[in-house]
Amino acid sequence: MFNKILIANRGEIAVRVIRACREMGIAAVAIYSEADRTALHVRLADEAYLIGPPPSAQSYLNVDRIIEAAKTAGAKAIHPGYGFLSENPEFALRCEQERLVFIGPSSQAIRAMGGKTAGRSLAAKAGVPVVPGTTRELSDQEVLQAVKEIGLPVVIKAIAGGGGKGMRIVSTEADLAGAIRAARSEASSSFGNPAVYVERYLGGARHIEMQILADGKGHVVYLGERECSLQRRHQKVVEESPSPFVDADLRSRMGEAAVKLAKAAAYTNAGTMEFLVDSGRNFYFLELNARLQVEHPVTEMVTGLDLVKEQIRIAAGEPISVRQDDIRLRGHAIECRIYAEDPFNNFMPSPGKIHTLRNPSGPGVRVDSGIYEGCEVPIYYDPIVSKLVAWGRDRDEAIRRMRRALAEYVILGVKTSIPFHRRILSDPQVLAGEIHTQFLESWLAKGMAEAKGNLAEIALVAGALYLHTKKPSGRGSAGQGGPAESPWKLAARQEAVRRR
Ligand code: MV4
Repeated sequence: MFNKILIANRGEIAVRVIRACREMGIAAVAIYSEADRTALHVRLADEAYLIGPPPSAQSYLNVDRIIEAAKTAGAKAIHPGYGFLSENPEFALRCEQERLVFIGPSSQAIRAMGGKTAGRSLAAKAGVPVVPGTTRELSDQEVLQAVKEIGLPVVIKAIAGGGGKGMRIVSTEADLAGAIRAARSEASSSFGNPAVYVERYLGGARHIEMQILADGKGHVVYLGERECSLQRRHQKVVEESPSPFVDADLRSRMGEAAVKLAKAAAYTNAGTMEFLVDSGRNFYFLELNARLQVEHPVTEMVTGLDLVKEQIRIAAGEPISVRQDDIRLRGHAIECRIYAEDPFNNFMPSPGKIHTLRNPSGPGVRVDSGIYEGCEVPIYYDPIVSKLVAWGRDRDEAIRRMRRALAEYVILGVKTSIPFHRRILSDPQVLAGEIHTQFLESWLAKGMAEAKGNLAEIALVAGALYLHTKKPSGRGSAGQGGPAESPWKLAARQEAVRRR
């Protein structure tokens, strides 16, 4: 086993990996940019190396400096976290050449599954269903021809794409030429490759992904699915496991398909197969995410496994700690991504100093956080500050715990998505699990318009009115006792605490 690992990332995920290292008795080496001198991951690591100025291109993407830090520290392996260099085959290759273990798949496996059409072809060959469409790069003329065969609506996708970049949905023939141009140009600027292909567009489907682990000894297991349909602009907002839509039969069919694909791709380490699932419970492979994902904790909560420890074990040549038959899904877990952004102002990033922080805790609550009271949230990076995860024996208990934890959570100094989550988890359709990939955007279009007023002031007045009209309960002051009968009362109580 490694005695020292460098973590080529920042924020909550760097903290998450440090925790796994600690529990395994492995020294954790942090890297940091000039904007992250006082960041939590730096404080928690055993050693830390400054690798460059704030912009990612000069720090967390600076391969030479990262390799140099690993060598100086004497680290034997590098964990890339998610984002940054995590799915970059050149970085994985460079690690291999420098005799550093990249904690993830081989550079070849990342490359083989990185191209969307290559992934589709491999899936089709392995007998995994894919959305009808083409499996190679197309000229503009060929796109028109393919659309005639597939029928509208279609989606034009960048071959080098992923996560919705370079993707255009086309519903009418008149929009086709413009959509091809737009997809190519976005693909060029994002990936340096204008190649596109076409799929039939499946509207109103669910986005459900399957977690797998594969070791170097030929064992591949699936760890159940995550329901990720609640997204905004291809950013996931709330994730849960299991999906309220997936029954045991669909789970084993999707799980076995994911395992088949991993084997066909000679994939190792942790990976996620993204699927679209339609209302008839048909599933279609979309893409493989060759990394640890943001939402991995919900899988950890229901399987009892530690995915980061498994990743490290696999990278060190050890087998996965469990066999498929040992894996039982217990209860239900939900995750809310907490961003430093203003949900009432078009999700504008909200960097700054966190002057007050009170984390929720208690039964079934987990907070994976990259912040502490007094820290700075820099403007340079993804604005995720923490992930709030709630576990319950069933979905209802998980949701009740999440709502309770969201009500406890206080982050002041920057705007956060916490109030947004409180609203999402009050929506009857969300509570019923009736969600799909377009749900959140339409919910926002109709719902947030009404919420334009100053919420805190409205809540304060409503809370005061409520208390004024309420019969004396004999319980003393407003701040004590009793369940929160109404969100207004809760908001008023929180406001009262804030203005202390
Ligand atoms: C699709 C799709 C419907 N039909 N492909 C988005 C990110 C990338 N992983 C694949 N994505 C999708 N591919 C076909 N053929 C729906 C999505 C999709 C989506 C689309 C629009 C708005 C939100 C979405 C959320 C998840 C997935």
